[in-house]
Amino acid sequence: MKHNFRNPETAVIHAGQEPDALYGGVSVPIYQSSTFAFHSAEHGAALFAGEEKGFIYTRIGNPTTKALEDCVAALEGGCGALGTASGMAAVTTIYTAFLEKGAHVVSTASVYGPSRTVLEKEYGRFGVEADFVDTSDLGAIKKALRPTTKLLFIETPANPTMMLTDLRACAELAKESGILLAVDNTFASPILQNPLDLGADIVFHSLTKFLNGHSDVIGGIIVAREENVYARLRKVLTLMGGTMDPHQAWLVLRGIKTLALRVEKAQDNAAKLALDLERHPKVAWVRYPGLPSHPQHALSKSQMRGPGALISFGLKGGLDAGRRMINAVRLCTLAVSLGGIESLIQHPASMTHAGVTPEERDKAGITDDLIRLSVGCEAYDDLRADLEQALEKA
Ligand code: LCS
Repeated sequence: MKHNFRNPETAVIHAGQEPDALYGGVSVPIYQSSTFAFHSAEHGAALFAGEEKGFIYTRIGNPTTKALEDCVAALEGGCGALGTASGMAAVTTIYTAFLEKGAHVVSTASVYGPSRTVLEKEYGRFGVEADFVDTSDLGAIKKALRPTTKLLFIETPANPTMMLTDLRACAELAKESGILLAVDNTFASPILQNPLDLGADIVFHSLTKFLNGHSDVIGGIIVAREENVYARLRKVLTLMGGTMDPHQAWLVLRGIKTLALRVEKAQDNAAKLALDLERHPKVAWVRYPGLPSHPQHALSKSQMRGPGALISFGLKGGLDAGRRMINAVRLCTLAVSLGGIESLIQHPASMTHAGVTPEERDKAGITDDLIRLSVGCEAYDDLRADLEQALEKA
């Protein structure tokens, strides 16, 4: 890389994306090849021994995927990144790399449903233990730590409660306790929050969301602060096979170039809509880090560069009114996922977090009336009009 790209608006366009060495193509080519020819037997042996740099086989590495990895590593300020087949492949790569029989994880209670379910139901079968606590309360994290705890796994802002976790405090605690801190940065995107700068060891994203931004790709990426952590993750990912495909990587490279612009516009819309919702007579509550009413508004200002584009809210008429509202939207799309150019609305208790038991959802603050709105880049007036007409029918 020519530059140390710490200005995100520049990094999304240039980091890792040098013109192609062969023909000068300005857009990174799609190296749609599963395998790469060696110049000689000695060259092949040197690549396998790690004595020379180069590509061997796409499960182990690919030039198009590497361009995306270098871009996101620059955005997050890490030593290296690893593209994965999905956000969940990033999650399971982290779990597999650092957990074993008897190991314990402390995680955010309202973490994305499958990040929790896979730990409880699948890793549990192999003797991994986990506690899910309200990580917005540092005391609750401290209380949950055990001598066997290996990993502190945080999602902030959390899906879908929009509660925050103090990353600086967690990094300090993880360091003191000799454990790793991994942060799901999907909701904020690297434009708004850089956990490695605040002391985390690992940051990851579902690329499916803001980084790709166009609701047409599934993907994930992991970034490590230090080489030894990166090397361990890389070993596990390439062995387990959850690698990103080069065509998938190219689509994300295409989307990521406008990440800063999209986040700015979506956040601007979200900040206005959160206020509109808060003032609306049919709305019971709104949780958005940019509102002074958010219990961690001050923390959002100290660890994020902006409050983002996701809003959670509940209606005075509860679940039934919420159902009527999400059935009545016309411009917003009733669909799961988030971080796309288009506004999406969904009901977590019956959709993204349906796999979490009602008792656990209750403890995590995922109330039955909670509606999650992922604000897109449409004109604010059109979004406001759509929400208003849908609220009238609620
Ligand atoms: N982390 C977070 C915070 C997520 O929101 C998701 C997906 C993942 C990880 C997993 O990423 P994937 O494998 O889907 O790329 N969240 C979704 C959601 O809230 N609605 O649909 C998917």
